[in-house]
Amino acid sequence: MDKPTPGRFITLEGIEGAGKSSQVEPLASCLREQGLEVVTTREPGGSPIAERLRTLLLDPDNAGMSETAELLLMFAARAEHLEKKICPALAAGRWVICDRFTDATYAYQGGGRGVDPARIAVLEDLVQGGLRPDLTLVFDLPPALGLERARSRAGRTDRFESETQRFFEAVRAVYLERARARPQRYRLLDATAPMDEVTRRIRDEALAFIERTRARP
Ligand code: Z5A
Repeated sequence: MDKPTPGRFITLEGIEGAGKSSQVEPLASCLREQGLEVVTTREPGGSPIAERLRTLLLDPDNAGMSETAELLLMFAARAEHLEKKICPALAAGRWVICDRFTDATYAYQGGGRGVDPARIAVLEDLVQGGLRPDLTLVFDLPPALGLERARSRAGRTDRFESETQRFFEAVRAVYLERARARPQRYRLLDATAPMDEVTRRIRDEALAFIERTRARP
């Protein structure tokens, strides 16, 4: 019989409209089919106070928010989320799938807004201690396509969606740089592919990751 598998932390990242949220449930189903207990969540948000901070962060009426306030609110939400949801789930042996995490801070606040990554790293250490995702799937596509997908949805445009294509090019560049620098943790996915092809690729990555986890718990 297979060894019992400990809890693992999987994050999905990419620019706006890359297709991450659409893949959360297919990935969760794949893990559950393997007998794993799964918790799905998102950032900013994922716990009651963090969801309230999310509302503040995405509200287009807060267009003038200072970059430092934005950065600190992202990490304030993350601190709540970690304490109330992510850490208890991992400690109980569950697998956590999170739609965005700290790579988004490096990409959006670092790449997009120009915050020094060394300042982000200080907050990362403060809020997360040594906790980092075990696997990060980066959905890559040209910003023009992501924005077209995102804007074709109904609903009010949030504070980030109204950023320029140049902003999203900078965000994408940071994701690519991080994924290429640490190939053992990151998997780069072609998010321009049809949805069911992306689902298949993620399934392959997830099964390979489970195998690696069972070989080296
Ligand atoms: N943010 C930050 O700045 N710093 C941080 O630390 C964190 C976050 C954690 C959260 O907004 C914002 O917070 C985010 C970054 C910032 N803003 N931006 N940009 P959100 O959660 O509302 O936004 P999002 O994470 O970008 O979600 P999204 O716009 O919904 O994108 P997505 O999840 O990647 O895409 P989707 O919802 O799965 O798909 C979008 C549409 O495309 C939808 O109609 C799908 O049916 C369609 N789709 C999906 N995949 C495909 C494929 N393969 N082919 C064709 N069509 C597809």
